[in-house]
Amino acid sequence: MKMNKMEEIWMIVAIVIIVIAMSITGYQAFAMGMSPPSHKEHIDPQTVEEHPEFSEPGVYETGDNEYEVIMTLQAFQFEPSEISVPEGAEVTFRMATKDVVHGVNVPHTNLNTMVIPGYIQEITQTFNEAGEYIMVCNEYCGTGHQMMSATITVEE
Ligand SMILES: [Cu+2]
Repeated sequence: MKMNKMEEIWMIVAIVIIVIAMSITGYQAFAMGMSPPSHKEHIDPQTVEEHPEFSEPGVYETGDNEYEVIMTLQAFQFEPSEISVPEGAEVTFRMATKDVVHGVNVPHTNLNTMVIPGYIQEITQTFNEAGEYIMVCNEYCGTGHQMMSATITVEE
């Protein structure tokens, strides 16, 4: 088969690009260990309240300036809805929803995630600046969605 010179060049260019892209992805996955989140913990959304961990939502001190917030979400509230931690605290939020998908977003921080029925979500955030932060639901979850918020007070 006789091929046009330009066609041949472009075919080689395309193959080289594919090989480079696959090598980068392969290197990241196998050599650097990059992969989608694998922290997978299941929970039955209908029995969240009876779950040994989520039966008592609240703020728990787990170490030296380390806190764990056990939080449940439902239309249209976060529980606890008032969280208070000292400045510089490393706070791990463990969250479960009792009904639909909710979002958890604290503006001006990196805390932004979804909580999906059936799964426990975990996210850690360090609060280095004192002040009052608002936590909002940023996944539309029903008619009262805009009311769904909590406050985090970071004390000096
Ligand atoms: Cu919501």
